[in-house]
Amino acid sequence: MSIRSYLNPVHCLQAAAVVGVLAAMTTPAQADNWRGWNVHPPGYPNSEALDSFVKDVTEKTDGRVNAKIFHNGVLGDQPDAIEQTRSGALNFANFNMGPMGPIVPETNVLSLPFLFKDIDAMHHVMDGEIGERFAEALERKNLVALSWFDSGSRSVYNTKRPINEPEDMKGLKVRVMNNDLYVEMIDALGGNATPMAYGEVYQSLKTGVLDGAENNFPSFESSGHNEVAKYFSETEHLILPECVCIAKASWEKLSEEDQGIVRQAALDAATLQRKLWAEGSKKSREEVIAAGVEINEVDKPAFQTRMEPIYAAFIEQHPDLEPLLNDVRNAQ
Ligand code: GTR
Repeated sequence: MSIRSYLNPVHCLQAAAVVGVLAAMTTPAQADNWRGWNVHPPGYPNSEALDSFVKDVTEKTDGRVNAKIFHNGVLGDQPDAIEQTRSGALNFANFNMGPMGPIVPETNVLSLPFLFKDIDAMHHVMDGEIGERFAEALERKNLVALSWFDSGSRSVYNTKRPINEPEDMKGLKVRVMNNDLYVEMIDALGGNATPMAYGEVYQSLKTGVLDGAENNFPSFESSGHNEVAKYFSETEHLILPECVCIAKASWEKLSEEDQGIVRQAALDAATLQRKLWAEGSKKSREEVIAAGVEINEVDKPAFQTRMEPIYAAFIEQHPDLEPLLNDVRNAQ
């Protein structure tokens, strides 16, 4: 073709058509655009693992699933995001099992204080047959749990004073996640529990609406709570798993091949998250201490004894969940 023919409008249209066909061959006709929810800021262990999940899913499905993750809770707080993922308005998320209790009662078992003896025991239980049973319970509520992230152990911190004994909690206004079990837990210690969205805690600690909260080291640091609450008491009362959960409607739209790819990406993300978590929580602990936080050792057996009645009350309210609770305990 001569140079003149490139300037011929007919040839230009033909060339444009060829470009269009090529583009259609490389971009899947019906890419599923997935939006994912995450409460944590970029750089947090979970966020990095979710970035890697999104990249894997998009690349390995050749763009048939085009996934995007929204960090920092910009798509809402966790209870809202759970509802949106159940309805399919959001396609995937990283959820803590704590605020899942009001929707999926079986997961309340995981919120019983001092349930897991350590983090390895939690991994062992959640990665095995019992973890499958929790996943089935979530699926009955339209959430497909593909893998389990770590969130370390949660401890109490406050702005007022060192806490070593349960008595030291008396009268403290302590924020808890959205779950009645946590209200019972703090009340059993003599504190005043206040359920509140995660994003509101910093301001409430600063203004004195709250005296304290409870969380793991990475969240204590990344949320800035450590700037205001200077006493961190290592109660380690909760070891909660978190899921990579897909909206059931989005999951069912996938071909079997793409389900395999997404599942593997979630498992790989969990492996990465657990590694980053182990490093990150050690680092956060050191950093908050360097920034002036006082770590208080606690009389753990005394805290356990105070919280023990929560088990009896739980079994009385949910006798159907006793076998699951016993299985979790015996598997450790
Ligand atoms: C974090 C957890 C979040 C959220 C938060 C909270 O440790 O990773 O999913 O549950 O705690 O206290 O609300």
